Amino acid sequence: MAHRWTNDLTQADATPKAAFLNRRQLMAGVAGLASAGFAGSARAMDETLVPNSFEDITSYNNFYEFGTAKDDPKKYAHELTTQPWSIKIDGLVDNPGDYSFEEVLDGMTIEDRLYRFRCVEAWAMNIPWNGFELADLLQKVGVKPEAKYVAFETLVRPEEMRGQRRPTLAWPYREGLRLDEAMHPLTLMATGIYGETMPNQNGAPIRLVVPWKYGFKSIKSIVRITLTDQEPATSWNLANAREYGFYSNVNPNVDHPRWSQATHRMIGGGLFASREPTLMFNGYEKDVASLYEGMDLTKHF
Ligand SMILES: Nc1nc2c(c(=O)[nH]1)N[C@H]1C(S)=C(S)[C@@H](COP(=O)(O)O)O[C@H]1N2
Ligand SMILES: [Mo]
Repeated sequence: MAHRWTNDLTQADATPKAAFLNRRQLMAGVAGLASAGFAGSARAMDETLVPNSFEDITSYNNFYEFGTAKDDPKKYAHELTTQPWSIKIDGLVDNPGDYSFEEVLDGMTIEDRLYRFRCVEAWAMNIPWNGFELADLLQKVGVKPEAKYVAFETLVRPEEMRGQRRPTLAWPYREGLRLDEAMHPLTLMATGIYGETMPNQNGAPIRLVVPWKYGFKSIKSIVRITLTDQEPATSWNLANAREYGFYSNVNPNVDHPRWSQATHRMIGGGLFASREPTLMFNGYEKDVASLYEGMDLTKHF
């Protein structure tokens, strides 16, 4: 849509401009984002979502490398050095190697994506991420036809990650996706929040975001990506296979063995913090349900 910022608007120009202003008014309701130049793609931008505050998103975290309390990541994640950073990309790829963070970003399009985020512990936030589609990176390095899964690892550096001085989980933190999940356009490699460089407690400098899966699939501070033909081992499944499956799609109909997944608590709002119904695939059902056609989601949870 072309805009002419002159007084000679013809009738033909008037409609698009009105539509643009309506969009601006909508965006203005999304606090702070209009001024941050938050555009979002039509596919990913859900204008009914209101993002949580930067404060909520950066002070209530799960990042066990820094401790298990929700405020440990904010207290201790500044101890991690994130420059320089590199990611080893190996396995069934045409161009394996150690890619610097800058080389990873080369050719990628950074977009704004406001996504729902639902932790398996039954709390949720709405987070305005910045990042690129994982599919674009996989295409850049070239995926061999035999590849069926993507495995991810977080760095191990107990000197800077005090939670790793204890065996809370079997370090490194590991996660994985099926290749079609990894290639889905909603799957993001996030490099920022609210247009700012990724805060350390949220997984600097780069982390995965898979909005239709429980939050633990969205692995932080990634240093290795491996293309493989075997379903990769994942940290929470290794820790407790009865409670945490490989798929871990958000599903209000399959309860955690120790609590209901039918509703969640929205972070923020203070006294008005509310419980909300949890949606199938966290609200992304029309985008991703076809990935799981014919699968029993109570068995493959
Ligand atoms: N490396 C690593 N990644 C991780 C975790 C972790 O402990 N270590 N926690 C997971 C869990 S349980 C959640 S809910 C999200 C939290 O992301 P946030 O703190 O940015 O909201 O990160 C996920 N990624
Ligand atoms: Mo989580």
